[in-house]
Amino acid sequence: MREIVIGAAQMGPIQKADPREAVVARMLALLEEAAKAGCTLVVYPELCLTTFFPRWYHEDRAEADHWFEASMPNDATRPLFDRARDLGVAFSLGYAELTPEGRHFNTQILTDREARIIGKYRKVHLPGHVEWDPDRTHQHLEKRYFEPGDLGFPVWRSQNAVMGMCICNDRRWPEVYRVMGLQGVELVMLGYNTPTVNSQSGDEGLEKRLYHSDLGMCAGAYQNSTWVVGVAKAGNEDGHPLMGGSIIVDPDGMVVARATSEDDELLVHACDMDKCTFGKTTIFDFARHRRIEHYGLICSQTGAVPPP
Ligand code: CDV
Repeated sequence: MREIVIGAAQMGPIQKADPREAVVARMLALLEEAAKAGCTLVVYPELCLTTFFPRWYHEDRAEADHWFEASMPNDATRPLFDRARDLGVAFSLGYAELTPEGRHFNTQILTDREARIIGKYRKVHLPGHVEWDPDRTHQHLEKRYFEPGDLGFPVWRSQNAVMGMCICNDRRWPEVYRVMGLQGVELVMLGYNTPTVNSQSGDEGLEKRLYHSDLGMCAGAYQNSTWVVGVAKAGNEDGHPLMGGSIIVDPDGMVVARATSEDDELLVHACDMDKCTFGKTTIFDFARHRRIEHYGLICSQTGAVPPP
């Protein structure tokens, strides 16, 4: 058995005015709880150090730079790295990354149990729009503030398992899981900020949003025989509701733990990485069953082209 006790550290809302130090104090409380429960890995949400700022429009993009981290760790997050090292708990967290060259990414990192950063992922599928959109109930300006990730979907070996990451909207795209599946992934970690309602469709409410969130993660887990840990930032941020629904999914695509609140809440599950073997050697034994001669369109064409 290759068991990793994993904590999915859902976070409640972060208001615009909340300083990073206060947020990190909440993350530390979740870390302590996780360590007491025997976790050796904790997964935090997307952009977990600040409010979900892409809902706020700045005509001058540079005005949004104060939501970004120019280094990691930094003064605000160092207490988390220090305490995680003391406790021997690895973690994964999402933040807005400003590179020394002035590039902007929606980023997630993974540490080992000594709090050394061993993996970095930059969000590939950026939802939303670039300019102010008067037809939406709320703005979603990720395409304005970030550029698409440039690191692909790498995986890392840690704690005797093969681990990968993706971020929020990525969880809806089967290509994401399959590219990691082709590298033998056994655990996909992701964080998300998903508004409770669709800004372009008033009748798509919470129930459907939660269902679609589950659907993508459960399918990705099953079709690649991997664990998936999806962690929300939830609740009401300055009048803007985000859904909860954090889940841990096993390699059969079954939800084994689910958040019940829209607050800081820790889910814990002992995930046996050996459970990935059955699917990977039977129905989803890629080497035996995949037919790449028929998949060319996936990599040669972006949009759908129906017949004339
Ligand atoms: N942060 C996100 O990527 N949110 C999207 C919303 C806009 C649909 C998501 O896929 O959850």
